[in-house]
Amino acid sequence: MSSAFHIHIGGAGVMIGDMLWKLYEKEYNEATQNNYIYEEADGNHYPLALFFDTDDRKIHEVQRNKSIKYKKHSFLHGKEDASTYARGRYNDGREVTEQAIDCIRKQIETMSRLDEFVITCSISGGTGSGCLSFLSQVLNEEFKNKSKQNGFIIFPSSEMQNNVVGPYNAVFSIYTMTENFQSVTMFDNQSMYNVIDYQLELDFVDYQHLNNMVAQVISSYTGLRRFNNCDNSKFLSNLCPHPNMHYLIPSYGKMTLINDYARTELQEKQFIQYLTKKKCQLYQSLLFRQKQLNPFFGQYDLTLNNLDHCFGQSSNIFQCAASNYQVLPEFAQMKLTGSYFSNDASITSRFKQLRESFYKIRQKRAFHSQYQGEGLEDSEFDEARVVLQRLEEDYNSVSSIYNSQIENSNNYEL
Ligand SMILES: Nc1nc2c(ncn2[C@@H]2O[C@H](COP(=O)(O)OP(=O)(O)OP(=O)(O)O)[C@@H](O)[C@H]2O)c(=O)[nH]1
Ligand SMILES: [Mg+2]
Repeated sequence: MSSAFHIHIGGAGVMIGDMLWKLYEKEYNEATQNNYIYEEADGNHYPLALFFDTDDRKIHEVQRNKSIKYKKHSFLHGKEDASTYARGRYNDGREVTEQAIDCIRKQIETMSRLDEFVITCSISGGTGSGCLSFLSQVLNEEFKNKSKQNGFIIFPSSEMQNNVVGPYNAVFSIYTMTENFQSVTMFDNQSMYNVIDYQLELDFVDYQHLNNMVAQVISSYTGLRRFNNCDNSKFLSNLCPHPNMHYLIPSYGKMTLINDYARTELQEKQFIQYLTKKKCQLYQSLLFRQKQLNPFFGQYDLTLNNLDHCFGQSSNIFQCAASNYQVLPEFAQMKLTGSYFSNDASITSRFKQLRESFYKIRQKRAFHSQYQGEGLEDSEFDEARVVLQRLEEDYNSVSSIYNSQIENSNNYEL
């Protein structure tokens, strides 16, 4: 019997987890493989999850919800925010992360087979970046060959930056996620606001709506296992054929609205075209401007255009056969929905932007002594930047190999 263990870290990670388990709870009666995410005992089901944060506020908010039977040791918190990566990883955050790892060990001892860790957090804060990094390194050392780490991560948004050290925290975390994760599905808050604006005319949108959207994407992913008993490891291995290049851009959209009588339902093919529009992306990769086709996106798009049937005919299209449950009533008007994951070379433009913001702060040596005082070695600044630069180069080099293959095959056809 295989399972997934969910880890929700830091303020954003914990609140996304809260929304996700509310959604899982609604889906419980329809899912056939609930033991993938729950421990079932004495006629009850207990989430296989850990929520942890360096401060207690968000944790108490989740605990207030008594309708879900969380285990006692599913929650852990410290006394105060970490704020910086260094503090989360080496300083105050260290103790709570060590306790968290003990809790995880205890919980997974009872499982016969653990397939994956599903991790949620935002990497612009100190807890989501620093505690995550230490945790994921330890998990990788202990479980590397058995259980993969798959992250659903909020990246700093280029337009909505509310934390000056966000680029520092994010770049240090990318270093760890590149080494230890099987996949990282990227979200940014501004893009999610835009997607909601584009698809639903709501008067008011807050973090709860964004978290509901992230929860939908995660639920569709684990839903492959829970509803269809389909091996979702294939889903990610198809998408991430190259080591390290495992950064995915998700899109989310509706096929139709419940009361939208004027508009007919989109056909499956049209729906995929709609979903692959930039306006449906939950992470804004910048427009990738080059003459040749974008290697990943372009090829994938071509495959989709040539499809007669959407499901079952391509190893890249999966169907999570389940009703569309939603936690927030505003989202319930979406009838059929889809999530689209793309491993897209346009991501390099965002990595470059992040690396430049990191470099600007570093050049001024701003916050430098603070990070050092909290335990970061001077060399780690440069190592992190180099890892990010190497990742960009990897994407670019694969991109040029694909482009030359496409050019060659075009010449051959002529
Ligand atoms: N989508 C979403 N984003 C959030 C939420 N809460 C905070 N954020 C964003 O995530 C960033 C990091 O905030 P937190 O997750 O609270 O930070 P943390 O990981 O707890 O780290 P520290 O509090 O700095 O120790 C913020 O700057 C916000 O942009 C949330 O509930 N949902
Ligand atoms: Mg916090």
